Amino acid sequence: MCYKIVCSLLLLCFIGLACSSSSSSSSNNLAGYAGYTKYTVQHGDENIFRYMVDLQTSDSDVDFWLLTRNMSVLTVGPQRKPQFESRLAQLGVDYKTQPLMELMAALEANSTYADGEDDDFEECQPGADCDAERPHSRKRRQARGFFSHYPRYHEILNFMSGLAARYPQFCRYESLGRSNEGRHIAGLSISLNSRVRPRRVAYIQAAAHGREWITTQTVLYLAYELLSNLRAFQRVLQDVEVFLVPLVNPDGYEYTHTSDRFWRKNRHHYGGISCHGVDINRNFGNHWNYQGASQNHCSEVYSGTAPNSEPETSAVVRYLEFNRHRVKLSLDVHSFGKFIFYPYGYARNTVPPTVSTLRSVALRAANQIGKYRGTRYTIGTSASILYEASGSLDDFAYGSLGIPLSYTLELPGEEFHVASSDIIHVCKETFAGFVEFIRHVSLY
Ligand code: 0X9
Ligand code: ZN
Repeated sequence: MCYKIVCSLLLLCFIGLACSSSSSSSSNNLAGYAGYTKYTVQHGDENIFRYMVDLQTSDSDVDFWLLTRNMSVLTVGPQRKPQFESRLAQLGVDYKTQPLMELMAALEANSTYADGEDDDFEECQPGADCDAERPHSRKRRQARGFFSHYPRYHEILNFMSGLAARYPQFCRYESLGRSNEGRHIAGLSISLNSRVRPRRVAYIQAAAHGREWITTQTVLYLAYELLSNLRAFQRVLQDVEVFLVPLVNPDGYEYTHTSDRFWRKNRHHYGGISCHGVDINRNFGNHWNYQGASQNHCSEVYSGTAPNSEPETSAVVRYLEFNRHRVKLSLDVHSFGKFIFYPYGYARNTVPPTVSTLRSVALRAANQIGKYRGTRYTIGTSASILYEASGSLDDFAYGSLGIPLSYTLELPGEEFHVASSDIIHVCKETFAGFVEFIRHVSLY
């Protein structure tokens, strides 16, 4: 009997249902996914690709995790399964399936966890000599703990305010506004030389999509590494302010921890409508709702009632518009696929005038990322590599605000859930790419 209970607890731990160390969550964020299947579909044919694109925007029962011109990764619930499989058979495509719960269990079974005591990054009280109190090795150990699990919203805010308190001369913590559910959209400004004006800004944001947990960690790691080694980055930061927003969609992110691991949108509730949420990366005011977006509330790519209708979008837009002459780099970090996208994503065959610069800076960043463990990124426009999608931050920053270096990064992973033991490696390799992007800011 006792053996049975221990076994069930272990299984729950593996699939992230009951272990606080995997997601710091005591609730069940996979409860609704019993019987779901993950499909990996190969499709070289343009017509089948178009069919998949249409499905992505129009069918809310099919959740696309990745959609490229020759492959789709998606999940389907048990009710829809027979109909979907017969459609795939009619189309004559090759596909592989895996039960979703089996996949989640396998992922976490391979992970190691931080021991709880290091999980919280302690705040340094203003006025205290924090470096003297906390030797280097202890700081490192705490950081290792932080980057070996997926923190919750309150932990993220503590981590950010902790950095600002520890490095008051170089780091400022602020809120850009509040989300639909009232959470802060928190930012960190990092600069070496706050007296140099006007300072160019490198703007980097993450987790516009709630389920893309790894993205927040890479941006927090960037903040941590820059601040812990300020002397080494003196040249890069000489006349550049780095502005980081690691959690653009805090409501969606929290919802993925408490209720639904694969939630993508924000948590906007419309009275009388059963489907919630707007895709923040379809809500920006550049070719809003033109292609690859939907006006169906139940769609994963619902673009909202108007451009910037969402508080999360407008907080970002307010910041970027106010600083538009200083911001030279906009990086929107997503997951997954190992892509660096430059504009335009709203339509195919739309080439921006500075495409060669955009490409060459991306190539350099990809090259730096590859040095850590050989990860290879593909570079191009998302409309040519993936699908057309309008109303995204990359197009808005470049096309509407004239920010010269504007990109979307899709981090590595075979799915949204990067195993806990791999978080630190993704953080370290991506860090090298971030620094390379930031290096180019002082040229503008
Ligand atoms: O579809 C998106 O919003 C991004 N991919 S994700 O899987 N993370 O959802 C890609 C956006 C690329 N940018 C544009 N299409 N403008
Ligand atoms: Zn995304």
